[in-house]
Amino acid sequence: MLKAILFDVDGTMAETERDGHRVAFNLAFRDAGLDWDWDVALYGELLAVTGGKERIRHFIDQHNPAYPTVADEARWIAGLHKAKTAHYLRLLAEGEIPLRPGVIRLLNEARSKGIRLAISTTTTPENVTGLLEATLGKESIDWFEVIAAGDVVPAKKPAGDIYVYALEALKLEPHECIALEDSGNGVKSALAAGIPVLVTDNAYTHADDFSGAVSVISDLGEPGQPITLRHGPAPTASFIDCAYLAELSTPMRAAT
Ligand code: XBP
Ligand code: MG
Repeated sequence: MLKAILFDVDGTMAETERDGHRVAFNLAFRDAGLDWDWDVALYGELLAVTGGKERIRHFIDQHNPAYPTVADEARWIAGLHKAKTAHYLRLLAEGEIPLRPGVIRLLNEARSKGIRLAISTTTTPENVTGLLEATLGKESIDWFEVIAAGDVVPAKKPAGDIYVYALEALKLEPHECIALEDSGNGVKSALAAGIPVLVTDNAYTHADDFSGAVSVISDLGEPGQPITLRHGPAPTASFIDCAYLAELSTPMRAAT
């Protein structure tokens, strides 16, 4: 029986990366006097590393960009990332980033059926509440029993830690849940915690390895706005509903 839906945020609830996080990183770089520019293609490569601070670190290591000599590099990166978060929160508040098709509909259906909701994400906690507030209103933050986010666990996705953390907080077993993800790293993370996972892919992730996902689709869909099924069982409806998620989360299905 399906007891909870665990939502990833970036790329799954909303297309936050290209026009949100990427833009905010670049604004923070400009403010810091850096000539770094993460264009759309480069950002797609950098998304292989989850976590904003970890992504900046990876960029420094792999691309050798110019930057000042600093006494404490981890602290300098954390400061740069803090400035990025401020820009990102402003972009969210300006209403730049809508939720993906079907997200509000599915949240409402789950709530009406008593299916519990949680969030399991790599991003900074304020970014989650900022997105919810800007798209669904402040009260929507309370719809989620657990918001597992950011540095609350030492190892970010693809490690399973953030999903294990959410399961422990919900006091549920993996087979009582389903995870909604958009990326290969997200799929690996959910599977590492034993949770069946459905993927709604996007332009940055469509070529990712989704091995082990029970279903891969274009988006959650809406009545009159059908989905494209890439892998997995066809839903009865032309969009993704709780009945379909319950079917996917059965242990027999999850094991196939
Ligand atoms: C999301 C991320 C995050 C965001 C940036 O991955 O990788 O790093 O891009 O967020 P997922 P922060 O959707 O798999 O959780 O800058 O706040 O880290
Ligand atoms: Mg994601």
